Amino acid sequence: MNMDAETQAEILTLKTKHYLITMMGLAADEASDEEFYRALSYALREEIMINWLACTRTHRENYARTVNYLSMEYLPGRILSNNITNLAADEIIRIVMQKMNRRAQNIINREADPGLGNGGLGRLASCFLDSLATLHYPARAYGLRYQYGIFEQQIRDGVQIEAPDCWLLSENPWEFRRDLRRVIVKYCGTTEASTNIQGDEVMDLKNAEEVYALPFDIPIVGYNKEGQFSVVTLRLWSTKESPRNFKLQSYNAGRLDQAAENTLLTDVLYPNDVHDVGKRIRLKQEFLLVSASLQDITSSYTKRYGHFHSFADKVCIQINDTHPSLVIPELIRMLTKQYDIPWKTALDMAQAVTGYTNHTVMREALEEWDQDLMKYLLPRQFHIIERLNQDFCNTLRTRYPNDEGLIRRTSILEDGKVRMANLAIIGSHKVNGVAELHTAILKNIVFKDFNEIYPDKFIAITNGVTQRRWLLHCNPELSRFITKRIGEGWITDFPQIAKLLPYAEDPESQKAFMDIKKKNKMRLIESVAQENRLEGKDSNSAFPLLDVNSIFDVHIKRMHEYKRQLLNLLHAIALYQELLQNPNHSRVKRTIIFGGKAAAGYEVAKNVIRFIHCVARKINRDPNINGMLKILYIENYNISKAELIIPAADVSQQISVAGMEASGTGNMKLAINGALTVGTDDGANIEMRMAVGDTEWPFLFGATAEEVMGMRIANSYDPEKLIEKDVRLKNALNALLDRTFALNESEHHAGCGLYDRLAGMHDGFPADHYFVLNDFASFYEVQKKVEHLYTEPSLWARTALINISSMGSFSSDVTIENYCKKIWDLQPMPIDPVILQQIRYEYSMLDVCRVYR
Ligand code: 26Q
Repeated sequence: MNMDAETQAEILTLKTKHYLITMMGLAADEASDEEFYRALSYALREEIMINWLACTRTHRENYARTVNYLSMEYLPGRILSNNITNLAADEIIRIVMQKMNRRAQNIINREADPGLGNGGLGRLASCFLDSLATLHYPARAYGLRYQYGIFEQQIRDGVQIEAPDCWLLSENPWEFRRDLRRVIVKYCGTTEASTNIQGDEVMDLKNAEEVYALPFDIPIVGYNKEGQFSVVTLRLWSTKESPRNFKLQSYNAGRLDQAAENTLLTDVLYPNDVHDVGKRIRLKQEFLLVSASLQDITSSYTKRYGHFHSFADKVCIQINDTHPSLVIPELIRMLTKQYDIPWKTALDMAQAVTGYTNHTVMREALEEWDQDLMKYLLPRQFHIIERLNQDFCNTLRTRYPNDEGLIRRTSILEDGKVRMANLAIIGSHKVNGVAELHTAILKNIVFKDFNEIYPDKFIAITNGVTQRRWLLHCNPELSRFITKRIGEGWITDFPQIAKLLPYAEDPESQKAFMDIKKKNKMRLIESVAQENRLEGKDSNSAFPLLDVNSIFDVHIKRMHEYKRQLLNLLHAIALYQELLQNPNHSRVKRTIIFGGKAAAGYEVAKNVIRFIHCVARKINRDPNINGMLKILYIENYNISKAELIIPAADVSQQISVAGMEASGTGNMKLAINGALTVGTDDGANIEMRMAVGDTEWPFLFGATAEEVMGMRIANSYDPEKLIEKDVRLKNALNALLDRTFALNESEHHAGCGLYDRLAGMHDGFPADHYFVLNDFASFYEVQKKVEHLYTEPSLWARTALINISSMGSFSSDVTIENYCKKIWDLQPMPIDPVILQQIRYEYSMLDVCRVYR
């Protein structure tokens, strides 16, 4: 039955009213925007439920090989708006809003943006789920339902303040509590050895702490093509809702803090995007995810098959970084203890099902846990790790006699620590880096020994982003521009974006592109202004009047020294000084936009934020520079903010010190929205440059990873010398020290701290660990080139269009196809039409539920 949009909108309107009345006791005109948001979500949800059910049933009845994605973090962004996009229901919703006299934006913005992740790694997981659903792969995802997501960043006088993010205050229409699927997770206790029927030693656990993990399911909706769409389940575990978690003994002994601990396990996300050392609760969280998910995976497997012969044929588990790497010992433990599988078979099975994705080359960010802590919290798993390590070391001793150094370097247990990366590498069949350069560094440096031991284990799978959220949804104008020229194939087959290439030379398209950019810049300006109005800030002092004709130069990502926001700031200072000194300059108007959170305890990163505000305060108000330069810091950068900022960007700052950014994914989002990259040769920037071609990638700068490595090895880096020979740099640096920007002692202190990081000596080691000063001159030059090109709008548009059309391989769809081929050996399985028919019939004989086209 094919209904027109009008009819479908009428049905959706009726359903929305129905929910308002039956669930909230409200007539349509009484509902607040938030209540309306909820009712509309419930109404739209009905549609999704049918396909969700049909999808799970199709996979179950066909014994589909399934991937289980385990991640401590997800950043899905707002769900309603994305579901509207993926259902291709925009037009219907537009009519509904009109009929019910509401503004779509107001409704959509009522939804909290779930901040269940720190940054890149969490957002990547969510892009993957969008692609898995869209491409109809049998997949499930597991994570934690943190009561408080990543903190809300507030900025007071330039100082970052972390406020709790209470995203679950009102009922969430996108989650389903599944009481019947709750499981028990066990910690602590004492072990007693016994044997399984194979004669392998297994452990019983006495006096353990028991915690209930209760799952909440969120449907992840794939893109709807001609009425066909799949739905992937994201299952998030919570310990919050379960009274039994309250430890009775501790309660009776008056130890209320201890008694509550297990109820609080899923309360907070650890807000650090590098390893947060030694936090007991974090280890408990990681095991909660692992144990609960494995119980879920094995119980649904055994229910279906009744034996374990084909476990490795039917199940894959992908771990997002080492955070869930306890799956390896825990799976081995379950197989030997609960299912009586011999040790060696269990080990082979665990290895065959597990794949490990690494996201960092920074040694200090590789996860390590204290052996005593793990032994105390997870005695049985620790025991398995010991045995696994013993086996591994024995094999090495046979293969490489007399190489004790090798064993020390690769052993899981060393120096009182459990090295989670070593565990993950040994326990999985494939380890992948997230870009080519990153993988090369893993193979040749960080995990060199392992690469020699397991030459086929390490592979590169370059990250990607979903063009549905990051173009179709967040940039409707540009999406229409593209679809008008090349059709809508790009939405589910991004390599088709290459068809846009000829339009790069077309003056009319160039102009249309610049017009769209301008509109998106106005949209951003308006939203910043509105936010300031809402917060009662004086619009003149709190935010600079932004000029839509200036270059929007965007640097959005977590605040981290290696990402070098400080390099960008030094350049801004240099530019300011130049504007002051030379009134006849030929520079082009620029708005530098920063956004990003600093980990709460990362003082340097917080000082960078603070000093950006000091510099912004002065520059934005200085009448002497005629508004040539503005700096805007966007507070509380998150997915929703990204959706506004990215379409408005002219320039994308991707300026990490080469060799340190594993991949970057913001670089891809900005590029597909027509921003040009100012970038070092780092992470996926390199592959993007190669896809675009060197001549159309004009803003490359900085030392290469090899050069950086060379300087590190030869210990030849001398920041002092650089400062001596570059006045521009010297003057910019001095402005951190003197009182040009700092207005009080604590600001001055922050500036001095930053100066010291860059130019001071530290215990005989040179300063500037991230080579900011080294790349300053080339950054300055490349920024001049930016301005030069910007003065030629048609050339600028041409380059941007060439960039967009070259991004075909940076879709997470392509990335997921690679995982399916190279790691998971997974085949797509769209919903069986017969099953869909049955469920629709059950839902309603009239099939009135179809609201999409
Ligand atoms: C670990 C232990 C304890 C507490 C926290 C953590 C922790 C949490 C998050 C460690 C690391 C992270 C996040 C890392 C991350 O986001 N890495 C980024 O991953 C992106 C996706 O692959 C890459 O594009 C980025 O280059 C990389 O920095």
